[in-house]
Amino acid sequence: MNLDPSALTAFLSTTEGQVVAGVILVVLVAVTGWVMRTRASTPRLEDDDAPSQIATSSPAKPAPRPAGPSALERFRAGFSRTSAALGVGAIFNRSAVDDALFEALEEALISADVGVRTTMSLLDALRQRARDHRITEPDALREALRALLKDRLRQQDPALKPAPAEGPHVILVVGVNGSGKTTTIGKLAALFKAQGSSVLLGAGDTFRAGAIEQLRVWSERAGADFVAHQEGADPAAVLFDALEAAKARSADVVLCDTAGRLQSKRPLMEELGKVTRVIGRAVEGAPHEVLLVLDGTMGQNALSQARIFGEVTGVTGVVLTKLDGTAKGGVVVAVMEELGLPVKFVGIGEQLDDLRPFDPDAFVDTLI
Ligand SMILES: Nc1nc2c(ncn2[C@@H]2O[C@H](COP(=O)(O)OP(=O)(O)O)[C@@H](O)[C@H]2O)c(=O)[nH]1
Ligand SMILES: [Mg+2]
Repeated sequence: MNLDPSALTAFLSTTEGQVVAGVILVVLVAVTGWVMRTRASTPRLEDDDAPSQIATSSPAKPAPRPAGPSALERFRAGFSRTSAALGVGAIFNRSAVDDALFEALEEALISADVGVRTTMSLLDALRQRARDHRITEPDALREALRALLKDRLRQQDPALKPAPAEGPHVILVVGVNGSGKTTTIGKLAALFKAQGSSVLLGAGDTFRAGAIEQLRVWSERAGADFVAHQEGADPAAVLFDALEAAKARSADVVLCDTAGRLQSKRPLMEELGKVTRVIGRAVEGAPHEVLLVLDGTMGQNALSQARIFGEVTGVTGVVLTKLDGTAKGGVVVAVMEELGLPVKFVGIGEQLDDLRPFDPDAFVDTLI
């Protein structure tokens, strides 16, 4: 069809023409508005290597909201500080694979908190590989170290235990004061919510009113249900009630907060032992997961804490927090090697989206 501009002008000057033009304009504005709104609410993945899904064997759920770019930058920044401390780049810039290089590597690994024992066993294995494969180039040695670390870290499964077929998936969170338990629970709640699960938080740290209030605030941020008693209440009783509420409301996931004061070590451990038993009475097989939260800046102290908690609560995995603020990320390797525990998540900041499922390959690539 040929459109004659003068005919169009004549048409638009009639009343009928103006009505048609008006309708077209209104439709255009409405469609444009709808497209803009849809684009704004559609999550965009900023970088496809940003792990954003909680790995469990639960049935297909809606894709979670991915992290914003700033979160990914913080993640990179956190780990790059670790690799800066390792000084790995400089070490492999040397001209030859010799004793001096291995010594520099040993020093770098120990100062990044990989731990003496783990460092020694890693370097023994690396020397062996260097001999077996006649490695003479530092670059090739770097690749060998990467492969070796990846192999070792892959021994531990970083996925959460599968959710039970029926009833709530109960996750108990333990660790010393200040390690980041409550914050991690808030972040985990947000991750589960983003996957379409309903989440309930149980305020099992009844030691201070502030601790209960802090968890309540996180429950609001994450859009999770919240069950608490008064300050000083029996933690086992609170968590029992939380599980009863979760069953009544058909909640998918229950995250149980606990106290962490270590000053009086024995009573805390007794309390946690009781909490674990009572949780098992409320929901069969619970707790399905016991996450030990360790402060990444604590270095080797984190290992001794892990041993104490592991004895009482049957820890199934570790969350390593504050990796954004430390040059000691090597403790990830020590935890997995020396405790035989998988690191399941890493905390990289204080915001709701500053938690990442641990990805061993990405970690090693960033580290070395
Ligand atoms: N930088 C940083 N701070 C964190 C992280 N996780 C927790 N924190 C902070 O550590 C402090 C203690 O956290 P909290 O959750 O109260 O520890 P809890 O006593 O184990 O429950 C708070 O100031 C948190 O904001 C993290 O991954 N990075
Ligand atoms: Mg707390």
